[in-house]
Amino acid sequence: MSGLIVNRRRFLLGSAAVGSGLALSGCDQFDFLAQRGNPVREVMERANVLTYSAQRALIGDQVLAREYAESEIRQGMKPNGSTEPTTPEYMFLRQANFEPYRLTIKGMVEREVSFSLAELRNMPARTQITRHDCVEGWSCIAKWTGTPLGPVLDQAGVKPGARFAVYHCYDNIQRTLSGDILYYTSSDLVDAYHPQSILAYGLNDKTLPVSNGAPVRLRVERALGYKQPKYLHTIELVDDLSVFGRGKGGYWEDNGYDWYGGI
Ligand SMILES: Nc1nc2c(c(=O)[nH]1)N[C@H]1C(S)=C(S)[C@@H](COP(=O)(O)O)O[C@H]1N2
Ligand SMILES: [Mo]
Repeated sequence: MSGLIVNRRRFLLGSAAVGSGLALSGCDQFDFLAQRGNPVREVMERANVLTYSAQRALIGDQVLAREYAESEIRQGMKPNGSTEPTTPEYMFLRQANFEPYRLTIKGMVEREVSFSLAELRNMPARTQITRHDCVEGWSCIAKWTGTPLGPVLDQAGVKPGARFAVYHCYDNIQRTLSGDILYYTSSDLVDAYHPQSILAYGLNDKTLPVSNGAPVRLRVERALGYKQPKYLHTIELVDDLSVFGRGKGGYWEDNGYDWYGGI
């Protein structure tokens, strides 16, 4: 990781040096740059590429995942992984129709906040028809409705040092001799603030069913299925993932899946 950062810095220094060299040449007309094969033009083109890659590496891109038409929704959203959590906390909420549910934002934030389902539903909503890809080799196109995560995080005020959002879920994905293992996953802040990252409470124009993560599941549309946490109850802002589970940033990640899990 530190090697990568050093390389990125060299990258930036390299393109900055090229930029100032050009500035020093003080051209008042750039006609000659139109000539293909002109060495200055070539350097400039290369500088462009470098600046672009360096910026992508540092701030990430905000390319939208493809969105589909209603007619492309061909089947219901196939439930996968946990489909009926049995932890006492979840069973209590479920029988209470999720009235007492609260989504909590904590960790490296200015103020810990929590929201009821009614409060989340009253925030600005976004609906998107996207394709969910599971590593097991199937995909489903479905329509998701929810509130964008970025503005919700802003209400808590993410502290400058925070690097990741950890998503904690209600379901015990695995039972072991030393106790239940609860599902969790994580993303960087670029994905957390991506405009299509929504706290979804609606699926195909209905209330999100239990099998697909009721009352709230996150959609991170440029990532694979296991990065779409269902039964979400807490989002924790952190600068280090090593303290959770086996330290790889998620239940499936701890079991060998890639952390980024991009599509
Ligand atoms: N809490 C929780 N989130 C989860 C899972 C899970 O078992 N528990 N499974 C993941 C996987 S591997 C996939 S493919 C999707 C399945 O979502 P779906 O049931 O809506 O199809 O949820 C993801 N998020
Ligand atoms: Mo999956």
